[in-house]
Formats: sequence, C-alpha cells, structure tokens
Amino acid sequence: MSPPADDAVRASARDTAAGATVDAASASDATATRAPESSLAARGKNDVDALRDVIDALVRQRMRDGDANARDEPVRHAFWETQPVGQFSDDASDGAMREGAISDARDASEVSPVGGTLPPGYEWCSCDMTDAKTQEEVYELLTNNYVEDDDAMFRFQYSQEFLKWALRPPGYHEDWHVGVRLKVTQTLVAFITGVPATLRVNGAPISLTEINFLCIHKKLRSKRIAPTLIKEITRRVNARDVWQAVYTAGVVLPKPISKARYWHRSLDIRKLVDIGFTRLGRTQTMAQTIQMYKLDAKPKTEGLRHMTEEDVPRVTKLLSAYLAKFAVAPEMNEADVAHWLLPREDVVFSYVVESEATKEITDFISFYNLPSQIIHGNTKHKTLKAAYAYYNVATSVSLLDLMQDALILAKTNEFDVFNALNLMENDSFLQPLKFGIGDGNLHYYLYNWRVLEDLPPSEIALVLT
Ligand code: MYA
Repeated sequence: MSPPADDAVRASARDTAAGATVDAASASDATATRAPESSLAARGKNDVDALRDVIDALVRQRMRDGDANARDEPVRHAFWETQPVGQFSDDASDGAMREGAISDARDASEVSPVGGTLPPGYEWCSCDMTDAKTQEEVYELLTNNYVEDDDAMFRFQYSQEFLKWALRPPGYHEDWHVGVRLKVTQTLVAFITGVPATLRVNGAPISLTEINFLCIHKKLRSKRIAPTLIKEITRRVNARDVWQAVYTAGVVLPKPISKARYWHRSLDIRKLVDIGFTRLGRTQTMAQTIQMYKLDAKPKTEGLRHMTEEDVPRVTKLLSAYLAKFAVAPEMNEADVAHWLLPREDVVFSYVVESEATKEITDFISFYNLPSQIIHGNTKHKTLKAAYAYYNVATSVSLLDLMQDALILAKTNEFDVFNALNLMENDSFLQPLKFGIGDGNLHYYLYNWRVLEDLPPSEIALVLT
C-alpha cells in the first residue's frame, strides 16, 4: 500500500522540525486551503490572491513530489523496509498483528561488540559532550550541515549550551553520542545521538532512547551513510539492553504514528518580513500588521514567576498529572524535570504560578530557544530568534490566557517568533492567538514498537528538542 497522498506529497520535503520557515508562500497555502481567520496571510486576502496562492502551492507540490509521487506509486525504502518499524503495507485488520514490540528483545551480551563498516578512511567515535573541543566540533558540524527549510533560507543553529542540555540528561551515555571522523584529520563529518527516556504509549511504559541530531556533512550526502549511522546507534543502544526508540522527522518514512504541524506566531513582524520568513497580506500595511500582533507589555496571570529548584517536586506532580491525559507522553521523575525544565540562560525558559492558598503550583509555562541562521544573505540580519513551545499546563487560568502570557514573555526576551506544534491541547490557542500555519509536517516514529492505530497530534505529548 502506498502512503496516503498527503504523506507522499511531503515525502521529499526536508525536516521541517524547527528551522521550518513560514515562508510567505507556505503561510498563504495554508490560508488558501484552511483560511485561519487570524493568520497574517489570511487578512486582507481577496479571491484572486487566494486562487493564486492555491496555484502556487500546487506547482510547488508537483515540483517537490517528482514523477513517482505524482503518479501515486509507492515510495520504496531500501533501508527502512528491512527495519523493525511499522510498514505502510501493515494491515491493522490482520488479527495476528499486535500492539507492542515488533522484534523480541535479545540478550544484550549477544550484541556485536564492534561497529559496522564505514567507507575507507572514516572511523567511529563517541562524542564527549563535557569536553569543550568536542562541543565545538559538534556545534560546527550542525551549524553548517543540519536541518534547513526546503528553500535553503534558514538553518537551525543550536547553541553549545543547548546541545549540552539536550545531550546530557540524567543517565545519558557518552557512547550514544555517535560520531564519524575522517581518520587522517580527525574532522567530525557525521553525527547521531540517543538519550535515555521513558515513554508511555497507549498505557505501556517503554524504556527507550530518543534519537536526534542525525547529520551528515553536505559533501558526504546520498552515499547511504545514514543507514550505517542508524544501525550503529541501534547496536550501541541494544548493547545497553534497550530495544525501542522514538524520533521525529520532516520526511515520511515507514511509518509515522502521528503527524503534527508547526504553527508560528509573529513577535517582530518587521524583521520576519525583512528576512523573508513571512510576508504581509497584499492589502495590509506594515503599520496595520504591527498593530494586529501587538501584545501587552506584561503578563496578565497573577503571580507568574520564574521556576526555581524548590518548585521541582510540585512541577513534577502538575506535569505528570497533565501528561497522563495523552496516549503518548514522557514519564518524568524529579531529576528529569529538574534537568529539562529548570530555567537555563538562553536555552530553556520556565515560569510557574503558585497558589497562595494551597502552595501548589497551578500553572506552568515553558519554551526553548532554538535560533536559525539566515543563510540566504538578502538581509542585514544574521539570525532568526525562535522560541518553541515546550510543556505548558494551565489549571487556574485557561490555556489560552496562559499562552498569551507565554507570547509576552517570549517577546520580552527578544524572540522574533514563537513556534508551537499542534500537539496536546495546543489547538485551543493557536488560531485565537494569531499563529499562522507552517509548511510541512513533523512526523513521529517509534522503532521496534507497533501502534495499531495512527494517533492524532492531540494525543501526542512529547516535544523533542
Ligand atoms: S531528524 C533530522 C535529520 N537531519 C537532517 O535533516 C539534517 C540535514 N540532512 C542530513 O544530514 C542528511 O540528509 C541525512 C540523510 C543524515 C538526514 N531519518 O545516507 P543517505 C533515510 C531517518 O544516502 P543522506 C533526526 O535527527 C532515507 O529515507 N532516515 O542519505 C531523527 C534513506 O533510507 P531508505 C532518514 O541524505 C533521526 C537513507 O536514509 C532520514 O546522505 C532518526 C538514505 O541514506 C531521517 N531524517 O543522509 C533516525 N533522512 O532508502 C532514525 C533520510 O530506506 C532512528 N533517511 O528510504 C531510528 C532508531 C535508532 C535507534 C534504535 C534503538 C533501539
């Protein structure tokens, strides 16, 4: 069975995770087809504009798809079809198909102690993310080679502080930070990482690894090195008796358990237009648009303050109760919450509301800082400063009001745009708070774990960095 048409359309799009543009055209596509009244491009659009945008979108889709997809032929995956992952040909009505592990766990001591074969001249390494030189090397590799948008206008620029945060959670293993180096110069040319986590999927808690930062130097692309990297990290993870993984990607692979969308809320619209991240509606002036996106100077929720170490047990309680509502969610203990959610300068921003009466934490806001480099050069700006919604819980106010405050806090911290996926209950605030829909999807995947039915993004409560 071929992937559904919409997926096939996206199959050639690059990872849209964070660097994702709301480039003008994509915001307009969404407007043309979904007409969110509050999105920037939706305002002031007449029928001719809308039609033009639909035609633009179709032409671009056709170009992305290539001929195979346009004829709706199944996309073949020489590597992924050999892996213990859901396949597009799976038939859920087949009574023999069970939810859970696809391949049985083996004895970890039987896992090969040696890494797979690399092309001549290259060797495996583990990247020690406590070492300043290694951090710099990883930073350089990602800064120059990691995820870009389809039009090569923006590329993610994870800071070194961010990478230390993302790669050193409680119980991390250095050997799950896999690198490939050129033997002669020791230059780092490829990377993939895993960190340990517990994920609850349809009631089952799974000890697994979250895979991220798969990156191959631009000069080494299309040589089938990615499957070698994936097999190597699988070997190293299996060697520690872990048999499942979760990961996200913009590309369509066998087989997503869910498909989410990024939405973008302009905070500095003048800069976003200048750098080509978005565009004004044709009948709209800059002054009108600035007015439309204006925010109050201060948050409205009383008592909102930075999260501190003392809050960790109560935030853990609040967050765990909230995450229990969703089909797919991380299980976080206090050490995890302290690591992932305590504020870190220029990396993660977290705020709480404490009830005066009960001293419980009633509300929680968090977002992380993931800038993108502007690589197209047609602007004086070098960086797009983007905040990404992380975990947010509202009990004493509405989620809408809380996220309005999140926007204000992001603006105060000089972010240009606030991005959010349509996960959890986020749909309730996206359009009312004037987010515009982004282009492309973010697909969620499980390795060696079958889920019988695809899940809507509202059932996913996992935000990967
Ligand atoms: S998502 C971020 C991915 N990174 C980027 O987009 C950065 C820029 N791009 C690159 O560096 C390269 O283009 C990459 C591919 C490295 C992406 N996930 O070597 P190739 C398959 C999985 O010739 P290249 C993230 O980090 C592709 O379908 N597979 O290709 C999560 C094809 O297989 P098949 C991918 O372009 C990563 C094969 O690779 C992805 O030179 C999760 C072609 O290989 C992708 N994003 O390099 C990884 N892109 O023929 C899986 C392409 O079958 C983890 N491919 O279609 C699985 C769990 C492992 C642990 C398990 C433990 C138990």
